[in-house]
Amino acid sequence: MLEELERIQTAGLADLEQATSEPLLEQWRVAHLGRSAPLMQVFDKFGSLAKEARPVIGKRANEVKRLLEARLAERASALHEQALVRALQSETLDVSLPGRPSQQGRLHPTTQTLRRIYEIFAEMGFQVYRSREIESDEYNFELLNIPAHHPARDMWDTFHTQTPGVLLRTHTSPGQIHSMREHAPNPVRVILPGMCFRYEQISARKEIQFNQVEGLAVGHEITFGDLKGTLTDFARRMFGDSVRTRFRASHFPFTEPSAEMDVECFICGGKGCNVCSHTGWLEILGCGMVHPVVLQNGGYDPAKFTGFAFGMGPERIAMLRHRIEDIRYFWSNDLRFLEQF
Ligand code: FA5
Repeated sequence: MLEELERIQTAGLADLEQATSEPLLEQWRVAHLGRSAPLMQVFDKFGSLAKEARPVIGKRANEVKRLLEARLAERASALHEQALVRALQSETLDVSLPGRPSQQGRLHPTTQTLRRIYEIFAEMGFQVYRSREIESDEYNFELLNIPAHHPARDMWDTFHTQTPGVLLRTHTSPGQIHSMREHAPNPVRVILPGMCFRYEQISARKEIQFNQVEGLAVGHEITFGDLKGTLTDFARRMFGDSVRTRFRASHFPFTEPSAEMDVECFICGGKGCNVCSHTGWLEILGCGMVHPVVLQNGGYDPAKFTGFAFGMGPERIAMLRHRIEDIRYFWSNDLRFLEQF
């Protein structure tokens, strides 16, 4: 029996050399340590052995079993380690490879200019008030003191929807009424940015779709001096301290008195060119003191309240800041243009 145990041990260890993978090792375990393995049969026959032989055979059988089990465990962990090394080698991540460059977008020049405008007016205490792009005739014209058949409607002709009286706003001024009605009788100090639409002859300075930023301040004892001071300060912060500006008398049905503010033409330095229509100046905004009728439509008593308003074109301002000669670039989606900002 002892000899048989020696054979079992020798055969087991020799076979183990051939178990070069995890499935083969499992086969080996079944063959050498499984229920019907020769070693287990030795244990089964134990009861039929002579009493004196039992301790010797039992001791040796247990030694063989422990040895085979220990070698099995060693082999299993060696195979596991080999598998791990192979996996690490075949699946390595080479962190020294240069990464794929990711496409970086940037803000549209109008957005950049709009953000600068918000910053400047925020410093002066103006809040941003957002108003709708689709408007009623009432808000776009009537409540701004532009009744039906008023000649100013020609200047602000727009795109109409199939619903009578519903149109794309031609300016951000209808937002004045919305914000006044929301705030009255408290004072208001807001800017109203957003897209406007016009039935317009497209040119280097005119688009059918453009942004405006409206400004509105309503309160007690607000004067034209406040308006001029606010807008002159705005121009200095936007274009630099040396910028030359001028106010020209103008007419808007919703302000009285009314003016337009021009900035010296950046292309010709004031000499006159086709961008500034040979005037040397570029108009950037319209402005004035809020008309008493408009104040009333907004819910304020014109005997107690005054206010100023203005409406500027951020694309025109971006043209001045970046020396862009044609407004049509803004919506042409040409990356050669957009990537310059
Ligand atoms: C208005 O739209 C008035 N609502 C502005 C206003 C507000 C006056 C409050 C008084 C009080 P105007 O049509 O001039 O005014 O336009 C104002 C600005 O919008 C212009 O100075 C210009 O910068 C810009 N703008 C007007 N039309 C276009 C256009 N077709 N393309 C690009 N920018 C334009």
